[in-house]
Amino acid sequence: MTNVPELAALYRKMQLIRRVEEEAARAYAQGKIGGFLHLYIGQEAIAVGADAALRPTDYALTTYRDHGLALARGMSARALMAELFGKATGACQGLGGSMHVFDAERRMLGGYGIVGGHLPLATGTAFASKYRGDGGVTICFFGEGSVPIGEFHEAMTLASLWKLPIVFVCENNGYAMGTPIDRVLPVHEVTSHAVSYGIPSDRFVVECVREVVTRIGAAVERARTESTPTLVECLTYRFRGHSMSDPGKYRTSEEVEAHKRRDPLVRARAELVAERGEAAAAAIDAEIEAEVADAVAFSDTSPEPTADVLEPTTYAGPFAR
Ligand SMILES: Cc1ncc(C[n+]2csc(CCOP(=O)(O)OP(=O)(O)O)c2C)c(N)n1
Repeated sequence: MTNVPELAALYRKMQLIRRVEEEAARAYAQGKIGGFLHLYIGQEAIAVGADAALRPTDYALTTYRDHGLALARGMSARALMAELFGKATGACQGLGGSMHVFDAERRMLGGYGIVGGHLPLATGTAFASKYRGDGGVTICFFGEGSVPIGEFHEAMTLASLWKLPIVFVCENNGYAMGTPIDRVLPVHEVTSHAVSYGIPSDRFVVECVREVVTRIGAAVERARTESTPTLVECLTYRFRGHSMSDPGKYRTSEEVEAHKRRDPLVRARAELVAERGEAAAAAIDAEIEAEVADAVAFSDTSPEPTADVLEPTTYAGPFAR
């Protein structure tokens, strides 16, 4: 049985992700962040709950909607925000940006922009753990838009055949960009695929972060102790558009508002208030406000990457490796 952390710690991380992303959206509108920006707002309980079920030595990979996982794994708000701003002080020296956040120390192995493309990479990471016998588990997050893609099926097949210590977590938010699930998948239950690959599965609506810890925790435990892969489907909802350039005209405001009323972050706060009182929750909120304001100020004043970083990593030039 997975040890569930104090609700205050889980709420703190969820609130940090929410507030960092709200400020990132503001900075994007101000032109301080370039390229794409895909927000995780509404889905925070998944990364936070899953992280609580992992060890620091486990590996985690996800899609371009990666800010939440990076913060859940312990990246500082400064390092993430500066990365979004494209600054040299960012987690990847400003070279990765929003979609390619990477933190080798915390074993957060990206941030991938190609839908489905990271599932075989995660399978390879799990293979490496098994081959080396290091006891590590890999967790791989993806949207339901990955399911009709070949890599999903290749990854499931090999993970099952080779009995790899991996947890595949489908964050099913009902839409692949503007396309609703019934135009993407003939069968809506993503976990139905687990049957054809002969692996265990679990499927649940994400409302309670503590439930995420125990449900994903059971799959992590199975991976660690039995070297058996699991397909977990988390039914969730993103409150914002697919990315900042999406006006979201494909869903009604009534639908979005109905989901916001079941916001797992609001629920976590209400439960925290019931357990520890309003002052405890307010104190966490105040700490987060200070942390996020500091991250924005730090990113604003940080330097851009200079040519000695850009040339060997990004451009061919006299210093190229
Ligand atoms: C191979 C590939 N095809 C198409 C795209 C364009 N694209 C970016 S996100 C996306 C939708 C993915 O939806 P889903 O997997 O449900 O994840 P979500 O964005 O909902 O988190 C598409 C089609 C891409 N990045 N890669």
